Amino acid sequence: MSSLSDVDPEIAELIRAEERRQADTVKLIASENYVSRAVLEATGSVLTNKYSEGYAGKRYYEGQQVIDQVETLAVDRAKSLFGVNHANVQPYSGSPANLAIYMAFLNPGDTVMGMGLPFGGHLTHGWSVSATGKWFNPVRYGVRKDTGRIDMDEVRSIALEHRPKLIFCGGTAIPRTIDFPAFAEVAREVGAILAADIAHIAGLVAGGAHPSPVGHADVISTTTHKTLRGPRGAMLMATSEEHAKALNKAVFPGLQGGPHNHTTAAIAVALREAATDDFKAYARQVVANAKALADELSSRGFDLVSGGTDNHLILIDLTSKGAAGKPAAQALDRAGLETNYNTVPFDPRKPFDPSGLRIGTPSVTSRGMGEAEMRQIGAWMDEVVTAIAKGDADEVIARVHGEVSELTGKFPAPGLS
Ligand code: DSN
Repeated sequence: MSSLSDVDPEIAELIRAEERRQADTVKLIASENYVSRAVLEATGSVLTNKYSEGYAGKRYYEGQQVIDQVETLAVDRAKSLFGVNHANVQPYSGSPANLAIYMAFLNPGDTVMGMGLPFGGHLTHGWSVSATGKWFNPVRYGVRKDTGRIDMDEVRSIALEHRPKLIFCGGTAIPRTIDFPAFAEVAREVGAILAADIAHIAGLVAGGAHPSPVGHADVISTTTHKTLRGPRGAMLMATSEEHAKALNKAVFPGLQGGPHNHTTAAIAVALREAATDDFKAYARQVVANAKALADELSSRGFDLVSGGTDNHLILIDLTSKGAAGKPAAQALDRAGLETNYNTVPFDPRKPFDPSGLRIGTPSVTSRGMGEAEMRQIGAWMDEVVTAIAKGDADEVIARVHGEVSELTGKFPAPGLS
């Protein structure tokens, strides 16, 4: 058998380069993480060779003796970890999973209500450039300008005015706890399906560090690769059999063909890992780290949307620092601090050159870093952002990069060799 470096040395070297980059960087992208060696092994397995359209026990190809067991394990582990009656582990990623919710419960043109993208919602919650905003009738809620938080009275009044058939809660840049019971009350009042998109916080929910949507949302969608620390994939969960049947039909044959069995196996591994006490401690530490980092940044004059965080994520409006998001993210990346630029609520700037930065603590927590390291990271961010605001950052970036390398050397990332 030839190894990758024999068959394709270019790709082999690029993978090694990316591995080195990931090892040497303080990864602060809120939606990323480091998976375990076990998850990587399952992802790179021979299960990629098999077609399995259908579900366990009812497939359209023979030879499912092993795959049925793999998928059943993944489904059972999802049900037990999240306390749900039904789980589908086949969606290819978060966007297809959310699209399956539309396919299951809506017809084209029906009204969907979600959080607007600039306020922290996801593209697939009915944003205009997404198929979900073009093929359905979207209405949106945001956050209050004075608090940076969702106003449930506003959510209720928009829902009563537009009577959506589907309401999404959750998103991609929400630093505060999502009030699932309050959303459920609104959804019941207008007869809508409530979908909780917990992609960002699934690991926190599983680890007991964020309230669960189970018992409140009709359907739950999540990716598996963010705080949950699994492979790139997604899951849909439901309590009622009627909802579960509709979701299953929407995923296959509605939207997808054969599931990615290697991903299913890796999801099963990640779910097993997420059921451990170690994972609960990680989930608690993710939040403790985010709070420490938020405190440090606030004390240094950074303007945090909503004033802080309850979860893994911090959204920073850099206007008060005299910088914009994109140049700040680029300078921080050169210093070994990886972030993404992001719009902030009521952003006067364009999405490709916005006012904000989004950061998060899942990856640094997976490396074993704690509150002391978060304070150091906050100090480095301040130095770099202050330097670029002054227009002369090269020296600071070079020095901070050296200090970042010392830190990353002390905290090896899981899964990397
Ligand atoms: N791209 C994901 C994120 O970074 O939050 C959402 O799809």
